[in-house]
Amino acid sequence: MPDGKGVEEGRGRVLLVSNRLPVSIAPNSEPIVVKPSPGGLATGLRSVHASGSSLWFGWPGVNTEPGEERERIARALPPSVVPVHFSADEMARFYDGIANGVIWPLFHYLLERVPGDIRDWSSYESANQRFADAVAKEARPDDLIWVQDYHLLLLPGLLRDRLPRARIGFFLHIPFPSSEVFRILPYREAVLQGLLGADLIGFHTFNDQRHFSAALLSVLGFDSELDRVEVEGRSVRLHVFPMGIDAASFAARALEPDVIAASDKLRASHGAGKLVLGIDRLDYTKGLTRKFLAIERLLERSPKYRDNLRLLQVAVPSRENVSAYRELKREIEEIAGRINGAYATLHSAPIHYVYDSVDQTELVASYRAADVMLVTPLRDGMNLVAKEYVASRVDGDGVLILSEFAGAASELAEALVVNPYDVAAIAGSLERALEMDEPERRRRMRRLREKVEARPVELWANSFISTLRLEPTSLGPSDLRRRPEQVAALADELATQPELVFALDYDGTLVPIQSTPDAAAPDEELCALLAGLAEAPNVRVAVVSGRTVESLERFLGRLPLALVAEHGVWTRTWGGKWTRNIEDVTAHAWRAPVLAMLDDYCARTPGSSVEQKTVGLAWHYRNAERQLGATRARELRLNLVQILARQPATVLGGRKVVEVRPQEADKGGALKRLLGDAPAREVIVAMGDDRSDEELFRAAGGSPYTFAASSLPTHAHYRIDGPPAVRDLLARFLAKRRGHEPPSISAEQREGALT
Ligand code: GDG
Repeated sequence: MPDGKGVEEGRGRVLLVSNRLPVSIAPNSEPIVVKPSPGGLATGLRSVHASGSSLWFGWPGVNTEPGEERERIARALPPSVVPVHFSADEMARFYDGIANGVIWPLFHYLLERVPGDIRDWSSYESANQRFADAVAKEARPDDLIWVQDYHLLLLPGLLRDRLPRARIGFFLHIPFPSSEVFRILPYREAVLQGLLGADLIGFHTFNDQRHFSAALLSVLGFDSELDRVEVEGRSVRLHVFPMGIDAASFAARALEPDVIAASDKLRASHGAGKLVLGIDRLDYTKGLTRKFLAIERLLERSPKYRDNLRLLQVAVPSRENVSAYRELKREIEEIAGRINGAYATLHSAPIHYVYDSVDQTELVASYRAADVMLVTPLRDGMNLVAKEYVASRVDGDGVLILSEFAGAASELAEALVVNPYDVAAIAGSLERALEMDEPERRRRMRRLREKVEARPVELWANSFISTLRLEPTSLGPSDLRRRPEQVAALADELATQPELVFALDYDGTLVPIQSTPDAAAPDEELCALLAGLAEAPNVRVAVVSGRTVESLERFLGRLPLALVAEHGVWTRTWGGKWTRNIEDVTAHAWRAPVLAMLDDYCARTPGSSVEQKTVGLAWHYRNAERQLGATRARELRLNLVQILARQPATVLGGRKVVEVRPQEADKGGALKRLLGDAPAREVIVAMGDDRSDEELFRAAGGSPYTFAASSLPTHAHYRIDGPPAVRDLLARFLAKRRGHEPPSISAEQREGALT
């Protein structure tokens, strides 16, 4: 378990990448003035950066054109930061236009804020590319790369292309929306593919992680396990790391005399009534409008608060270049004005609205002074303000009202948790907070403080880094995909082997997967290829399949091949007859209950079907709705494992199929049976695309010629593109073997290698 202490040294550097550097250049300063950047992210990562073995990449806070100014800025910055420069126009398109204009509202479920016509996606791509250039230039093999947030969703993928062996982490500070919302984004595939370049993707809450997995399934068709997804033979880990704050320093600050004095002054200036506090960036996600309406509602229905309650709302200026933010400012100032107009008295106004940032002393003093903290974002990744309020309440008093749609709500259950869209409910919670007796306030606050203290921000950062560091790098098979030259070279090498046996899976390896098993009949080209191979001297070919005898006979029966059906229940040797290797179906007591269960799943999952083999049974869900199919398949596998606990049958999850087969049936055993005592010099070439083909690879007895035509994790030595590449390899081998000039690599194939 990570201990929350500093990042271990001597193990490579941590390259932090965020849109903004932790320091900014003050605009128009001469000589250049460098000051700390505001915000939770910079604070959170400061401990990692301060460990001394880190480089931080980001925008330096001012826009510049290429040239001398950029060099001057680079010289003025500390050596541990690397500026990534943008011009004003690039920043307007990438940062204001796409990151904050499109991704920000969409990921916060505020669809009406997404522009009607999304332009400038290419600016987002090129900004991410610029970050990739900067990082790739500096990265060393043992560095860890940690990318932050929604501005850089494409960066992990871009880095993976350039640095295939790098350890790359990504953390999303904002919510990941429900997949139904996410898929509105026109560039949804690119975003997911970009993120999947990482080895570890971190979220604030389990809901975010769950939504991400659902998006992978609905957009890309990738089914993830609870905490990981296999992509191109790599394992991408998904994990929840709720971000904390530096609670100890807020507590210490709250006890300092200047803060206590400022807090007393603040209280005095707001009179004897109750002080309610809001501190938010001025952002439409923060729910300011409804917060104000809730104050109005409370004053309307409980006149006793009219002269006795003050909301101090600090709205910190933010993204003033984005028009939606300017409109919001107008809107909320209007509402505050209206409410104050209706309820202000000679002595007080219910809403004290401040459009400005406050310094750290004023911030902690306000937290200390407030009877109630009102945190009501419509959606928020975490919300650190809520945690800071709790950490600053060294007196153990105060009530936190917290939106159920802030990530923090999943940790801080002792707050008064409220639906921020429900104005009446906010007003009700506010009244409850104002009336709450002291013992209850203290009980709740004690528990909240324990929680916030237990998860300091260093723990967040160090847990992420330790998890990323522990993740084994999957070296995996050599990748032949989009490398036709290498496929050709391997085919030529194979042609020099004196004797060979090809053990080939059928569906997904020789022919593309089709929506129904019957649609995957072999075409003429394949039949000619298999016949040619089978007739070549000192070459034997076996097709090793999970299909039924009947369908293999129909598709391939006339060719001089060995055939394995139903994963080895049946075999046909070269030129021989079919032999049944496993006893009669009636001996299999498990079959009837399994069939009943599969039929039941079939009835409940439109588009799915049951295939009955002589012994085995399969439930196919290729044509079912993706999410439903994947969920039911997972559930079915669990149920089957239970009913088959003491039965001689195994459950096999394949590509859109769940299969039950007798324990004795496996493709590897079937191959061994076919080969009998094959001469040791006969080299096995095994090719397959699914989990059951791993048995073939194992049975290949250490042969270096094992090929996986899929992106699943595999023990094969090579990963190859699907059926077309498999066929190319076989055709080239055959041509070479026959002594013909092998077909040259076509321009299209070569282009494929480049795209
Ligand atoms: C994003 C996600 C997630 C604010 N005004 C002043 C000031 N602040 C400080 C607060 C706090 C930070 O800025 C704001 O953090 P939040 O978490 O509340 O919100 P976002 O800026 O939207 O942050 C959010 C966060 O990333 C981290 O992952 O929690 O959900 O949206 O630390 O204290 N500090 C000072 N003066 C101000 O006027 N000194």
